[in-house]
Amino acid sequence: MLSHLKKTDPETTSWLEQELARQRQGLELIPSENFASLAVMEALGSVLTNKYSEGYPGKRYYGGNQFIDQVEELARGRAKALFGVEHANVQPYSGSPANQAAYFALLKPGDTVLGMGLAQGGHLTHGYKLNFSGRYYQGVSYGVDPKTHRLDYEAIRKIALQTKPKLIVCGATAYPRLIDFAAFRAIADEVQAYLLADISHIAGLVVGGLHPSPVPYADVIMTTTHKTLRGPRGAMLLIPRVLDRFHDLYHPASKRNLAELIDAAIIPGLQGGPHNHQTAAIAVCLKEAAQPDFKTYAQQIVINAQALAKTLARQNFRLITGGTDNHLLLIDVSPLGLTGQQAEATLDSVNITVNKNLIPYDTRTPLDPSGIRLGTPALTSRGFTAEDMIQVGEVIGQVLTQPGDPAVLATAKQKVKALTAEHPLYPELKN
Ligand code: DSN
Repeated sequence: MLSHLKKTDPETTSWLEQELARQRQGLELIPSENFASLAVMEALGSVLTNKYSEGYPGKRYYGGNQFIDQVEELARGRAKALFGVEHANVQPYSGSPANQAAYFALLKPGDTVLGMGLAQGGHLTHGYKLNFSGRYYQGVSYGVDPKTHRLDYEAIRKIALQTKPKLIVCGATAYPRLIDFAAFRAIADEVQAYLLADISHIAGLVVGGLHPSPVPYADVIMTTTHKTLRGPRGAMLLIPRVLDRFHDLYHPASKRNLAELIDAAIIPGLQGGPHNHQTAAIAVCLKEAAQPDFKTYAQQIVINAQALAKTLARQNFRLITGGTDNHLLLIDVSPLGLTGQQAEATLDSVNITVNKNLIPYDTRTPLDPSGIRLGTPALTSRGFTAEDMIQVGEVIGQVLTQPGDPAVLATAKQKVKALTAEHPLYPELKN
């Protein structure tokens, strides 16, 4: 697969080969990561990277776009059909620029945005003070209940009534439970705010019917395409209904509907030429996600996450909210006498990849927090079953309860080797 690259640039090739070996030999448990199919990667590594296409199908600023138009139409049509929305923009380079475009379309600088706090499971772009969303807009945050660590919709409603946001962002990066989009809609309606649902983490579960869809409730939906959706890195902005319920209130002088506002925010607002190779890979990923076996995949992600959660709970691990409804687990490792950083590094030493993560009401810092975050989308793509996840949970338990014992670490490494050998990654690739 890398024969030309090898000739041109052995140095880069060597790092690529080592990364492939790392992915094959390790247990990938970062919940936002996945393994795209070879078909997706072929589209991504294609001649479409050579083409400039500012604009949209049929309305480009460059010639020679007759085939690119077809690719983008394919991706847009598949996105609309898969999610059941009236409009899709598949051009955002990734999730952060996509959220930026949603803000740019709906808000004026200085408007108030209410989103989930970063330290409580939200994202940088949900109003964090150092991010554009908290610097150019007035970022206000909600969190989870101090005792249950679940979203408390009455508490969120009170913050909304006090702060009168023009946009409410729902969605999370480290929340192991279902999100009640209807409850967010009711709050947004009460304060006349737009509702942006960031479903980047759970898009594949929404497609598979494992998580309620935000389509009946949100004004704009943003999702990345590389997490549970298992596509290339990228993002989409989906508009369930192009006729904007707050249009007369917030855009009285504009004749543009929501779809036009979003499209204009992407270009000319924020981006230049779309990454056509990425668009093609998104089209492929959307076709894969529309197949019946994707639903089975999504179901298995949740079954595996719950099997892992039960195995860890049995070993007295402190799971935030006590378990999971989705693809991820958040674990407080402080009762084990470890920091998140130490837990991440110890697991890394036996080829298990997780990420350190703040837990709600953490007293430590983001670079050395009290927790770790684990998820099952990537291992499920390799064919891991619930029985495998029980073994994974037992290895994690042994490593994190005896991190200083070289014999335990050596045994764990052997176990990881055996588990990964049972479920080869990209067996079609030689190296
Ligand atoms: N970096 C992503 C995650 O890991 O959840 C969010 O953008």
